[in-house]
Order: sequence, then C-alpha cells, then structure tokens
Amino acid sequence: MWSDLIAVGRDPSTGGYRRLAWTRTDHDLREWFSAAADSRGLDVTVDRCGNQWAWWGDPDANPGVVTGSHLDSVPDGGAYDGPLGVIAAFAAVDVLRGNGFAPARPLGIVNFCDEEGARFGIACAGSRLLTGALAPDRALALRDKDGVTMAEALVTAGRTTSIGRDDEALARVGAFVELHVEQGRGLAERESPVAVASAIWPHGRFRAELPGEANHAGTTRLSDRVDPTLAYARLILAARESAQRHGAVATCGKVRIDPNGVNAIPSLVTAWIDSRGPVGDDVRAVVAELTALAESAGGTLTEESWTDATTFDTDLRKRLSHALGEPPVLDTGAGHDAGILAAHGIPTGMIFVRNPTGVSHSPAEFAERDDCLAGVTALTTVLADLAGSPA
Ligand code: HGY
Ligand code: MN
Ligand code: MN
Repeated sequence: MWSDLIAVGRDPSTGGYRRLAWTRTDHDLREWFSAAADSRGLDVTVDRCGNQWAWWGDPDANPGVVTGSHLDSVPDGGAYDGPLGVIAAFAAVDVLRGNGFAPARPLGIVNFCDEEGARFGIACAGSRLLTGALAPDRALALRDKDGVTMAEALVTAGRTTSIGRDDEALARVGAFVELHVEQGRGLAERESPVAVASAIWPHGRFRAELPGEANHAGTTRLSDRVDPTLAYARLILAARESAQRHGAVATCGKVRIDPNGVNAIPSLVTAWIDSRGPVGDDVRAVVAELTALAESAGGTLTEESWTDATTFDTDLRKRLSHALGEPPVLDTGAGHDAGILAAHGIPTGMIFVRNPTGVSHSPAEFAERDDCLAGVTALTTVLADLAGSPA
C-alpha cells in the first residue's frame, strides 16, 4: 500500500507532497482509497461533505468503531502525515481478518477530505463540515490562491456542492481512533514506538491585511512611502517575541504581496499567522497584541479559524492505554480531525507513531518502518478490543 501511494502528488524536485483538496492528485488518492476498500470487500460510502468511509459490517446496524485519517497534505508536506493513519487502518483490517476476527460492531475506515486546509485555508474542513462546525456557505465561498472557490473546485472534481452537516454519517460513529505520525519529539527519546494522545492544544489561523500606497520603487523618496512590508516585518518579529513571552507559538508561513512586482512599492500585504499554545488565553493574548500592531499600521487581523483545546475522552484514553500496555501519553500542538469529532462529542482517541526527528509538514518527515508496523499492531490491538464486543 505504501508503495502504491508514495509517488502520488510527490514533487520530484523537493521530495515533498502537494496533495491539495479537490485536485487531480486528490482524485487519485480517493481512487486509491476506494480500490483499497473494494479489494477487501469493504463497502465505501461518501458523506455529504465528500469524506470517504469504508465499512466492515453494516454501518447502520449500530454505531461502529472508526479509524483512519486524511490523505491530503500541506504544500511540500511529508509522506506520513495523514496517509500513515489510513494505510495502518487497512493493514489492521488485514491482520484482524487474518486472525479470524469478526467484529461485533461495524468497523469503519475514514478518509477525511481537506484536513490540512492547504488550498482553501480552513483546516479539518471535511470533518468541520460533517459536524456542522463549518458553515457550508462559508466553505463554498473560500478561494484558493488562484481565486477558485471551493464550490467551483467541487464541481470540477465532479462533486456536489450541497455539502453540510451529515447526521446519518455521524450516527454511524460510536468511537473514533486516529493513528498519526507524531509531529514532535515526544517519543524520539523513549523506548516505546507508540504513544496515546491526551490533548490537542487550542490553535487558530488569522489573516493580517496591511495596506500601503503603490508607488515607484525608484522615484519615491523614502519619506514619502507607505510601504506595508515594513509593517509586516514588524508583525513577524512581534509574533515571535509575543509567543515567546506568552508560552505559545506563532508562525508566519504564508504571505501575499500585491502587486508583487520587484520595482513597485506594494499596495497591500496579506499575511497569515498560525498561533497555538497549551493555554488558550495565552494564544488569545498573543493575537490581541498582533491585532493592535496591525491596526496601528492601518491594517486588520481577522480570525479565520479557531479550535478550542481538545481533551480526548478519558475513558477511551484509559482503555487504549490499558490495551497497549500503558505507553507514554502525549499532548500535541497539531490539529487533527480527531479533535473535531471529539469537540462534537464523539468518544475519540489517537495513537502516535514515533517520528525520530519530530519533523513534520516537511519533505524530511520520517518514521522507521518497524515503528510504523508497531503502529499497525497497536491499532489492530485497539480495534479488536473496541469492536470485539457489541457495546
Ligand atoms: O495544522 C495542523 O496542525 C494540522 O496538520 N492540520
Ligand atoms: Mn498536518
Ligand atoms: Mn495530519
């Protein structure tokens, strides 16, 4: 399975992946998911938002146990973030079948669409739409860097635009366990190849709009300039300093300069800030300072998405920990669809697989094969425990 996916959406010049939502590459990934399900005799359903579900057993018999993750990536992302969870899910089903296991409740594998929000800007768009946490009208109007709306992208991908909360799909999920490569070094120094997740930090994405006055790069005196890149430079430095002071993190990873000409003083800088931290109020304090700074430059800082702190279901976490022999328990600063389902009240847990360098959202993201296989074994153990009895 790994070798089937390894080349899909990979940029040969960097080794990173460009698996953006509702593109041709995404189509190929969805085709792979359907084929992997079909070859196992799993029934594939697609919910109102385009999330793919592969079922072992009748999903309407009673709420099932679901695992899986996402297949899309950030621009130039790594091979493991998302796909490891989906491939491990199919591999776990193979092992369970090989052991003669028969689930006492439906067992599902999900591919959540548009988890990274790399094209339209809102992370976990598929799971947020599914649970009603993201309004369909807002989602459909989101535009990518070329001005293409999500609605247009869906139509081009042959999908309907009547997306939105899907209670039928939600009712089928009695519990969700997502396996994911660790995006950090929590396991790198430990004996265990896997960990159980305790929480996801609160995190948000914010858009700064800093206006300037377009003018000639050569003939405009410095004293006559209104150059928004200076305000942006101050914002970047302030973001780092404020995050440091508040025990949070902040990242300025995406910017658009208009008109983006070498010899033209920009008319506008649009920049995005991702800020997170263990304590939501600290993140809010960082954002408040950056908002004031943007406004002092005649600009704005607008929240595009916010995810409250996620504490995973304690009973489920303890059950996962017990089934796995009490591995390390880690929180994470990375957002996941599991966090969105947890916020919707679905008992949810996560299993992390060791990442020796902790690097993620990078072509350098890596996990040892043996650790990935240990992840499959852990997921198999957990699914057997959760789906082995009707309750
Ligand atoms: O941004 C995140 O934390 C996740 O990778 N979507
Ligand atoms: Mn990611
Ligand atoms: Mn991910």
